[in-house]
Amino acid sequence: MNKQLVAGLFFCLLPAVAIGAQYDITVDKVQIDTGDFVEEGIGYNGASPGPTLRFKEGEVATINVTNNLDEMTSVHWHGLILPFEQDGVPGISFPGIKPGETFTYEFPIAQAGTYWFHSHSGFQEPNGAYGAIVIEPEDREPFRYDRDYVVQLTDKHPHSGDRIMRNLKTSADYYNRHQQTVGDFIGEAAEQGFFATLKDRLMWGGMRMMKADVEDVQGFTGLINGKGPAQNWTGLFKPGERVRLRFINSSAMTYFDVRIPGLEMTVVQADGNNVQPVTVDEFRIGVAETYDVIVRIKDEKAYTIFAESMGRSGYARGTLAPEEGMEAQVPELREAPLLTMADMAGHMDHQGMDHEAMGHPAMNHEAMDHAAMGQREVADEGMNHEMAGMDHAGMGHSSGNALPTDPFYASGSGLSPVAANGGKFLSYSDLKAQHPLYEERDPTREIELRLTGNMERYEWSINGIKYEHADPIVLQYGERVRFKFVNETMMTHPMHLHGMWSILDVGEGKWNPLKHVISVAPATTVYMETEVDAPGEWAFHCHLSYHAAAGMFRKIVVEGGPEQRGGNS
Ligand SMILES: [Cu+2]
Repeated sequence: MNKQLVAGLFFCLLPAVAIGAQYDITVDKVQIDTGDFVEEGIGYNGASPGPTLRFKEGEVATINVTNNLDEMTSVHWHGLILPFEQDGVPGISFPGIKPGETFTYEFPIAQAGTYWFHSHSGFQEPNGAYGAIVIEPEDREPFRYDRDYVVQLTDKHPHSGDRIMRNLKTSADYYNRHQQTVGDFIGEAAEQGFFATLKDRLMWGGMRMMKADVEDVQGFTGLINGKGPAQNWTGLFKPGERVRLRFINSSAMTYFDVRIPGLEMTVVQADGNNVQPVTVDEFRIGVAETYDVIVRIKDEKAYTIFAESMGRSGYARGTLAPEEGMEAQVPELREAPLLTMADMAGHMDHQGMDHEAMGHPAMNHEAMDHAAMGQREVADEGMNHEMAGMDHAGMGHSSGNALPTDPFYASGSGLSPVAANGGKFLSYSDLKAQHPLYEERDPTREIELRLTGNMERYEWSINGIKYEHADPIVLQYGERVRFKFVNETMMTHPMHLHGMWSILDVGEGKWNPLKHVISVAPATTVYMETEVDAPGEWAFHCHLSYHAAAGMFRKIVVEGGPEQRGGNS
């Protein structure tokens, strides 16, 4: 695009310093055509997604961002390690970019890999304000490939972000089409008996949650690089080639399960960092995560890239083909998963502690045990039993075929991923760093962060407190903090720390992978550690757009360090 090498003649004299890359980016209103609908959205340089920005590790990036909107904007460089004033979060890193203004970002490119950028203002990101970043390493890649493509997944919705948020606030299940119906009840009652079914329903109703609460926002069209399933984005290859696919999930709200029927995928990078290669048939990509995979394609035929949403309410589809216009069969969506008691366990465990935070102290007793149940015995044998079983043995009653267990899901979770072909599904526990970036050392302290919410009111919070009422989390430069995420909700939250790496604890010590998003499944506890090596003020939040906006967000202040410019104490 507008990339100009400004190395000039200094490059020959000072090879270590002077190379740089410059981009000019405009923020514009654009028309987004998904093939299902056309909607006005926001894009960069006249398109959504915007351009792919390409850099080389070690150079200095200069990016001029001109705001052509009639509202404030911002650009956040997701996953990039940079000075905090360049991070692009209004109210934390800088004031934002006014209409008509050009803001120049300038920062050294200190890493390689696949990343992305997006607006951090209002709902501009769900409205289309995103693009990809590809950074070539200084040294050679540790794996071979013949060509590479960005595969940017998004979930374009016919409603604007503001409208979606209003609707969710009015009725949290506004966009949930998978709610069970009276028909389902009758069918289930016939199979499982009337009382068992009734008990089940009353319990979920009492919890103000539904088994189908896997996705907050349905009704979107899944896109790959801006193209809907019918428009079929296509990446070309020659038989025998190794193709690197840089998957980026830029969705507002959607987790995708990704597979390419007929091809194995070797995962070589997660969130921009190289991992020890692991070959899988399918992987789940959380909102804001990236995975780079390499596929080796021998046959001269087309293959479908199929990314179905975790809740099976939509999909993105593209094609790898030797020639433009070829297509392969497009799989059907699998049956929608239902949450189980195991996914509710975190919520139940902590209720005693959470009365105020949750906002409805009466919920557990009145609603469940007595009033709603009507019949005492039902409450007694039903609730209490199942709750007890759930907390300890962890739903060990694998009815029928035992599902493969993934330690990053509650045992017995309805969300436990299973590969469509019965093969290998990537787990976080498969991710091991290729080269540890930090020496292993004991954390200086642990910070517990409970992921909390009230699904009925569409309130989302951390430790029961919404962003607007929360104090910042203060870290000291030079410490190594262990974060303990306890998900007390029934939704999966992709937690994103800006400015510093999230070292996901998969039990591999110094080989634990470095990430920028840690997905925490319902009723699970996940640990990550952070070397606090970046002074300044940073954002830390759930990357589901409407959860972050509703309050699942924190400011992090790093005190001390080399470039701390006084004032924050
Ligand atoms: Cu969330």
